[in-house]
Amino acid sequence: MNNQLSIIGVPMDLGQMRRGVDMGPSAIRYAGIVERLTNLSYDIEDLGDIEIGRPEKSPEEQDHQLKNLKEVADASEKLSDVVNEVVNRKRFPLVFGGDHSIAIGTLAGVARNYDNLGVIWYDAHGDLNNSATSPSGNIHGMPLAVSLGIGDESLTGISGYTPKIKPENIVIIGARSLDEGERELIKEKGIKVYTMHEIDRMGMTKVMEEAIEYVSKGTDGVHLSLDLDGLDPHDAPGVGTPVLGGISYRESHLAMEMLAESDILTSAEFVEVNPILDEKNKTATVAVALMGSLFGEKLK
Ligand code: B3U
Ligand code: MN
Ligand code: MN
Repeated sequence: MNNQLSIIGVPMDLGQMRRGVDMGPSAIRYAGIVERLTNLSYDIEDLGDIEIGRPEKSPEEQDHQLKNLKEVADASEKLSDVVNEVVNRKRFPLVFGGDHSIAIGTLAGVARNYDNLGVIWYDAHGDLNNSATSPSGNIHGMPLAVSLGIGDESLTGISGYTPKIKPENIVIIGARSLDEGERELIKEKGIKVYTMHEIDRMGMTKVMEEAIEYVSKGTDGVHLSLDLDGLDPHDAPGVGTPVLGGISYRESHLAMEMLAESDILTSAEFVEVNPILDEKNKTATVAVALMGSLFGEKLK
């Protein structure tokens, strides 16, 4: 693993309707991420937070179906450039959200440096909606589709190229709340998905063995996009759209440890930590513990 990490906070709460997720980066820092990774002898640089513009009108008054489209697009452009610059300096970008719409910018910044970027999408949801299929108009339910080139041009065209990633390079882990249009897209594109059914049936060990092999074949880098709602709400209560029956804390540690052993990751992001909905910063603390495993605590 690259020993040089650059932390980027993205206090974004405009991709969904629950306030508080903009405090996610602070909560993760407060839970001690820098100390945790410094103890593992990483060289850490904290680049602080990306500035997020505030919308002039409420989503109901906006003339667009996609809520806060302009502000999300502007933030994505900024984030993309910061992430790209980190990759160019040969450092590992570690991005903290913020809601999952930030993945549009993260992937735009990472993927321009790779011919075939692999993506692990750890999430209760598919995030494969567009304005026609979305039940909510919330952009945090769309970043994976946008990165595949599906969606409003002001999002798919971030950083001047599209698509960012290819369907055959993606693996979704933990899905248990997929909308109809998302299911169709998964079928149409042949996207690899391990739902909770597969995790229960095969066990996390086998799921991760297969997922790691799948996502590293033919790719030249792998990004982990970890939505804390992929975990069960008992373990990660501080998220905007909790879905029962999720991946346990222990299974998630195992998954992170296996990723650390595989040494395939080239960038990562942890999203949807919402301290207002949380219990004593538990979800940020879980995120930090998982990053401990992801960055090799067990291997030291
Ligand atoms: N699929 C639903 C709900 C949702 C997506 N992502 C989250 N929730 N976190 C939607 O609104 O697109
Ligand atoms: Mn998500
Ligand atoms: Mn989710």
